[in-house]
Amino acid sequence: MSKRWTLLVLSAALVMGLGLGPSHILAQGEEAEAVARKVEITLGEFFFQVEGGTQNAPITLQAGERVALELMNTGLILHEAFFGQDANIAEGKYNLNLLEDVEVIVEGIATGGKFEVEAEGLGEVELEPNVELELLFTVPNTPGTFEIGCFIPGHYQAGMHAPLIIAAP
Ligand SMILES: [Cu+2]
Repeated sequence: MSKRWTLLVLSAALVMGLGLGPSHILAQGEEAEAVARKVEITLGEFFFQVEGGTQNAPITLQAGERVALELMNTGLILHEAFFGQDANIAEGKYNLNLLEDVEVIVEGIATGGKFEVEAEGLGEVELEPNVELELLFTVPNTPGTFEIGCFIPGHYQAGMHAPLIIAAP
């Protein structure tokens, strides 16, 4: 990651005013200091892999922590990332979407410049080969075992899913 990228992310966090839940009300000064923990996740055929880990090994986040998930498709084909519980292969999604009510900032580099999307709730992201996206959000305060998975036909069945553990604060 370049320093420039880091700066863009930090300024995005400031502009957003932080989508923290009622139990995380912070003073203005504290908001400005909230820094996201970076978690790099590689996508490929057919896996999710945290930097330094093995393919489809569990990914652990802390409830309530601010994270920047950096998703990078190093594979040769299109992949998706969904976050949730209870895979529904027929509908190509999780029945429970972890990020349903979470404010997420999506950042990436597109031809000609950077793009940024700020949304209430996130269903999925799709990544063409060599595309890198960053999802910036506060992990919901719902400790438990979830999953990150790809529902492009055949991919989930080929093993493209990994446990996503939300640890209690
Ligand atoms: Cu896939």
